[in-house]
Amino acid sequence: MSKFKNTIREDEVTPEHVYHSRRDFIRLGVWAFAGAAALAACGVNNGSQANQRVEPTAVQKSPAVDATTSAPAAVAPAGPGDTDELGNKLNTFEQITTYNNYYEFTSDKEQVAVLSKDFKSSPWKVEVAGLVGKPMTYDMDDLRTRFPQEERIYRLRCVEGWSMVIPWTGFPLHRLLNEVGPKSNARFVRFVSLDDPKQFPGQNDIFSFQWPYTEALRMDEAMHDLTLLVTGLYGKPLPNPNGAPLRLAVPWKYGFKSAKAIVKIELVEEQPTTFWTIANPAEYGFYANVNPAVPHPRWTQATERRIGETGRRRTLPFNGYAEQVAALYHGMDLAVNY
Ligand SMILES: Nc1nc2c(c(=O)[nH]1)N[C@H]1C(S)=C(S)[C@@H](COP(=O)(O)O)O[C@H]1N2
Ligand SMILES: [Mo]
Repeated sequence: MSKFKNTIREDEVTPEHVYHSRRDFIRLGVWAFAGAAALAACGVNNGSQANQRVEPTAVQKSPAVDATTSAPAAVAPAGPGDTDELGNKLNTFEQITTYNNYYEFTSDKEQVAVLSKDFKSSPWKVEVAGLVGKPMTYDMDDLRTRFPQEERIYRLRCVEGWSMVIPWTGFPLHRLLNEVGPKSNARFVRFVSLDDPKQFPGQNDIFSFQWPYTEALRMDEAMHDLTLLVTGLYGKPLPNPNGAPLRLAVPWKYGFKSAKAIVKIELVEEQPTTFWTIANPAEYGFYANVNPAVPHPRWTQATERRIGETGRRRTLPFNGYAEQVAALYHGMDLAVNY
C-alpha cells in the first residue's frame, strides 16, 4: 500500500530527499492554517475549508481523516514528534529559537533571543538586482503570495560542530531566480543582510567585522531545489533570532552560508567575497560544504553535537544530502576548495 495520498506526476521527478520531507502549503494558507492547527490540537474542529491544505506532492505522514465529515483533515505543520527523512527527531521550537548565531546582535548564542526581541522585521523589502532580465523589489506579502510556501525539514550543521533539525517554511530560491531571469553571464548569487546599527548592537563595533553580513552561492548551487528561501519555522512566521523575516537555508553547507535578514539578492559574474571569507579566510572557505574529512584548523569536523543530546554523532558528508548535491562538485578537490 502506498503511504502517500496522491500520486501525481511531480512525485516521479521530485528528488528523494524532498519527496520524503516536503509538504506543500496552500499559497498564503500556512499562517491561517497555523491557527487551525492550534485549534485541532485542542480537539476543536472549526471545519473551515479555507484552512484545509492540499497535498500536491508526497507527504511525510498520511493526513488524518476528519471523523465528522470524512474529508481529509488538514495536515498540521510538523510537530516535535516528527522526524527528518533519516529519522532524526526535530529540535523543539524553544531550542531552535534560543540557541543562535547572529553576530549582528551578539556572539553569545543564548543572548540572541533576548537582544532580538524588539527587532522590527516589518515592513521589509528585498531587492533582486544585478545580472537579471527583470530586476524586482518584493515585500514579504509578495514573496508569500507569488511563491507557494512549503515545509522542509532540514538538518542545520554549524561549522562550530553543533547541529539541529528544523522544520522550515519557505520556497525554493530557483522559483524567484526564474522569475527575474538570470542573464547568461550571471555565475554567482550574492545575499546581503540588513545593515542597521540602530537595531543591531553588534554593528556598532566597526572594528570587529565588515558589515553588512554577506554570503554567496555559485549559480548552480543557488538553483538547486534544496536551496530554500525561508519565511517561517514550525508553521509560524520566522522568529527574530532565526533571521526574520527572510533567510536562506542551504542544508548541505555549514550554517554560516545561510544568511539571515536578507534585504538584497544580487546576481554577479565574479565569485564574491563574503563576511566570513573576509573575516578569516584561513578558517572559512567559500564553498563550506559539510565535510567530516576536512577538519577546521582548530577542531575536528568528524563529529557534531546535536542540540538537546549528550554525546556526539558522526557528521555526514554534505550533511547527509550527498545523493542530491555531490554531482555539483564533480571533479573539484573538496579538501582544497573548502
Ligand atoms: N546575517 C547573519 N546570518 C547568519 C549568521 C549571522 O551571524 N548573521 N550566522 C550564521 C551561522 S554561523 C549559523 S550556524 C546560522 C544559525 O542559524 P540559526 O540561529 O537559525 O540556527 O545562521 C547563519 N546566518
Ligand atoms: Mo554557524
